[in-house]
Amino acid sequence: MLLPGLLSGTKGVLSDLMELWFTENQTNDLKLSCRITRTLHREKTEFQDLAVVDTVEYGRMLVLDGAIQTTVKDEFVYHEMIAHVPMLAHPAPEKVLVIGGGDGGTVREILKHPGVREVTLVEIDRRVIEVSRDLLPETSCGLGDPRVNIRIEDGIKYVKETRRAYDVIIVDSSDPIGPAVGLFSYDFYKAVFEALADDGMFVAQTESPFLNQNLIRQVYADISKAFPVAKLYLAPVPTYPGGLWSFTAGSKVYDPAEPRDVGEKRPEDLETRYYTREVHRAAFVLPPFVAELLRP
Ligand code: SPD
Repeated sequence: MLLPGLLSGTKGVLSDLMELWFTENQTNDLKLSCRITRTLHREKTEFQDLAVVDTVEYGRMLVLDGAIQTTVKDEFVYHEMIAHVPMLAHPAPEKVLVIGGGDGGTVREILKHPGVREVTLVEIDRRVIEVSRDLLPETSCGLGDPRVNIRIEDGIKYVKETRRAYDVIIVDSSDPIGPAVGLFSYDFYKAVFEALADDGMFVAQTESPFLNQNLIRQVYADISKAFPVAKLYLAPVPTYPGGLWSFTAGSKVYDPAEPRDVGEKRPEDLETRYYTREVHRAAFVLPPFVAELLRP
């Protein structure tokens, strides 16, 4: 099946075999192409274009509005780093809120912490959850856990209305286009501050330091205005634009850069493939071209 604008067939150069490629237009002037073996799913949901394809290099891939969200081969870096950094910088996270993240990868990592009593996942698009449960079982495997409470609604509205004091809030959003735009605003960060407990901590994915510099500047300034502590950290995600990804943490009390033993659980006890205590600390060491973006 050829999907105009998302997937296209091109003739092999050395043979007359037809090859199928998925191309993400990362900017107007930059594309990432992956050869795929098949399209498992594609639909227009109420909110976005949703596709799942099997790629040769990165395994199964979830795509929303043409942008790669997660692949089986590199998702562990992103999900471990967005989840374990706040979960281990906070001394005793029990109540956790995830905004977005319908593929379940962030929830899967949060559930590795035995002290967690409840995880609320607020995803605007029910179909992201349903299709991920169906086609991305390694990523979505925690969504049926009894500690997980799934709500299909607008994350911005939920955060503004909730009276629940969360220990950790994680914003695992798509890019700031369409339904996710409001998740990158000062008003939203203020609402996140109010939804957190007195010593709560928050982390959001904040895009590429190579390709989204103005956004990072603005987000960091807004989070610094909303929280007493704001810090940015980095991790490599090869399928995201620029390959190097940023996360920004806002905290009421604790230093997000400092991993700690949580009860009897030490960072070393977690089963991870990217995150370690040393990687946690190192992720906050910023090269000058990134540190420069954070200067007022
Ligand atoms: N450019 C795509 C950035 C997507 C970040 N969020 C992905 C969600 C994975 N759980």
